[in-house]
Amino acid sequence: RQGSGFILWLTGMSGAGKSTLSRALRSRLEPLRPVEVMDGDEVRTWLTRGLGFSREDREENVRRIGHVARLLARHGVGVIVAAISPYQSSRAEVRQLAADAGLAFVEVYIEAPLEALIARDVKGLYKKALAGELPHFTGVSDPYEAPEAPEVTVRSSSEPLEAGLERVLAALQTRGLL
Ligand code: GGZ
Repeated sequence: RQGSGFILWLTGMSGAGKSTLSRALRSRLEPLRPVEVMDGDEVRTWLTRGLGFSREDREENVRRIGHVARLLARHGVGVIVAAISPYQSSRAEVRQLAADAGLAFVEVYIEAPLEALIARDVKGLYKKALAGELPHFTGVSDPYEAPEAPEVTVRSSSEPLEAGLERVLAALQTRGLL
C-alpha cells in the first residue's frame, strides 16, 4: 500500500488548530509523497464560493470537498482536509465515499474546550458570535457534533502541537500509508 492515496480529515471548531496542524502535516509529508491540503476557509473562496453556514450549506461544502479529495486520493495524493464539518452525518457520508473508492479515511478530531477557544479568539469571531452578531456560529449559536470514534483525537489546548502531529503520523504509519 506504500504510496497509495488517503484522506486525512481534520474536524473541530473554529480556532481549534485544524489549519495549523494541516500545515505541519503537509511539511512532514511533502518530502515523502504527493500531498494536498484542502482548508475549508480557503476552499470557500473557490470550490464552494457562495455557500453560507446553514446546515444545508455546510453539508454541501463538506460533500464537495469530499468529492475533490476522493479524486485526488484516487491518484495517489495524500489529501489533508481541514474543515469544521460539524455534522456526524456529513462526515459519515464522506467516509463512505472514500470506502466505496477503496481509499483510507482517517478522521482526526481536534478537540479544544469552548472556553479555551473563546479565551484565545485569534480572529475575534467568538466575541462577535457571543455578542449575537454572528448567527450560526459553531459552538456558540450553531451545533458541533463531536466525532464518536475518530481514528485520532488531538487535544490542542492541552498538548503540544508536536505530540498531536506525531500521533497522526503514527496512525498513517500503522495503516501502511507512510
Ligand atoms: C463557523 C465560521 C462561521 C460560522 C465564518 N461558523 O476559523 P476560521 O473562521 O478561519 O475558519 C472558519 C470557517 C469555517 O468554514 P468551514 O468550511 O470549515 O465550515 S464547515 O465545515 O462547517 O462548512 C471560520 C469562518 O469560516 N466562519 N462564519 N458561522 N465558522
